[in-house]
Amino acid sequence: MGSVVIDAVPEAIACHPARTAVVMIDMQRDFLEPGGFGETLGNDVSLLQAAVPACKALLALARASGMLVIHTREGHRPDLSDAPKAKIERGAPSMRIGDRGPMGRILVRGEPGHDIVPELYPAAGEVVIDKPGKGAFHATDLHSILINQFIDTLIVCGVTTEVCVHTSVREANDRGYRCIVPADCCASYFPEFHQVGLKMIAAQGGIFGWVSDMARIGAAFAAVPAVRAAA
Ligand code: C5J
Repeated sequence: MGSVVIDAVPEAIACHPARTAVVMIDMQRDFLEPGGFGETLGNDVSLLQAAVPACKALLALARASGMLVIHTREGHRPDLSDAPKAKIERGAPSMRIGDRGPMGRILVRGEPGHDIVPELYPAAGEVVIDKPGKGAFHATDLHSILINQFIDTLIVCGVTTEVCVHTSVREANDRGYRCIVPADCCASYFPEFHQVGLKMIAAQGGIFGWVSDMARIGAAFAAVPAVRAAA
């Protein structure tokens, strides 16, 4: 299978599907559905639904073309031993991390709210990274997994654009990965932060990475015969 050239900002980027991973950040019920962590912070969680259809299309493309798919989940051990006090105490949420809500304990591993939304549920064998922080590399084995699979390019998407997606892109960039961020596969509780977050990634010649969208990624893969045949 040959290279795929994806139209993006600040410029087109060529990547090889065998060395490219989709990293889907925190598409969890706790962020996307009422009664979870996002809503306890006072956010309108319905805004995040905007990213679901494009994420679904990206997952289908990745699975059909054999790209490595990685899902992340933000959350903590049931005893909260990995949750910094400063994180638990932050702000004035209606419920704190570890409190019991309608989807179980807020942001705690194994609870219904911590799980990934059904539309984007991991397929058998896909990697799921449980991360205690905002960045996907902090206190996880993500870097080892990517190195062992010879991955050099990441398509990073999910929620929220300016928090966990941005932090993960910055971490990945510093570790030498080329990051492509499809704008419509990301969402934020703050549409203006979404826009500015994307601009920050592509500014200064792509200081953190490249910004594209699902239509342009789909078109790039459709132009490669071997990928088209597998789809
Ligand atoms: C937040 C995330 N926003 N996944 N987490 O706290 O972006």
